[in-house]
Amino acid sequence: MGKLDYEKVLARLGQGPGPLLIICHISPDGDAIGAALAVAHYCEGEGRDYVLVNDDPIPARYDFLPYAERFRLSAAIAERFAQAVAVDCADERRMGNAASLFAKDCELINIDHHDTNSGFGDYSLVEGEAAATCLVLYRMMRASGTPIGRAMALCLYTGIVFDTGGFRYNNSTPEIHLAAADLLTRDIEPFMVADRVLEALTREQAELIRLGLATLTIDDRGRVAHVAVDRQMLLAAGADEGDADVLLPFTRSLSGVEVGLLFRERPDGSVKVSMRSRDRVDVGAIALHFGGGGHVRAAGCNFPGPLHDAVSLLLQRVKSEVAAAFGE
Ligand SMILES: [Mn+2]
Repeated sequence: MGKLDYEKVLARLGQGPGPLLIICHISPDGDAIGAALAVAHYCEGEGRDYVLVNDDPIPARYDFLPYAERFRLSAAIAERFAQAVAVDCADERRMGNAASLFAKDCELINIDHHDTNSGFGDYSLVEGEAAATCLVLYRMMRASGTPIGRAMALCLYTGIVFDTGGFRYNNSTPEIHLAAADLLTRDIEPFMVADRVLEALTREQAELIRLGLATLTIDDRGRVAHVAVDRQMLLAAGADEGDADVLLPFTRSLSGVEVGLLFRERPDGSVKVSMRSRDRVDVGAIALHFGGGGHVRAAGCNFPGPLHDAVSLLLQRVKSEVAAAFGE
């Protein structure tokens, strides 16, 4: 295990034994997809072959990213690889089954921005204070004088927009605005990206909002709000469990609410929970207590069903953490 500087990372990505396996995390998001594609565009410029892989299909909203159609499902690949790069993966498990495509002695490079990243792999480049993996890649390209063309710029900009929530979170530093400004000079339309990545709703998602909001519950003091989506609602809306994410902002965004939670029932009856906090409660610690994980302000965990039991078990814990945080 070793740390690499920018030049050495780029040298390893640009050439090596056989095609480079480019991996981003399961249930990929805008930063993971943008970062993986930016690495692909870099390889393209260097004349290096590569394979983009994920366990899950890339959500259609990212179709506009150049080469998004080149992602392949790990289950569909028989080839084995001597060199791989993982981007935006906080730990090895986040690579999912893509890790089964490693040849014996495969060299793994880990590029990430999660401060909990263990530095897994043979080489790692982890910048825990960076808002996005795409910012880590941008720094690397700039520091090494690597040209950033329109395609790569669009991928990097998308990852930055996604992980800063459209420049709204506290990770929206002056540096990242300057990076975005530089990327925008390469003929990128900010509304197109924000619309596709942050705003676009499908009819199924809109229907799920209508049904899900009927379950919105706020505690007596107005500090904990939750929504619980069961299988019947998903079925009625024609939505899948990932679509339920659109309900999360309706919890924490309520004024005065400190912790917002979204419960969703999975096809196997288990329950996935997403939590967000405003500025006092460490939801990462709560998630960790129940076998999950994440960040201080955004985290998640899983429970066995039924939905009702998961809701009461977690709410009890959250309410006591909120009370402690407010000195009550
Ligand atoms: Mn990220």
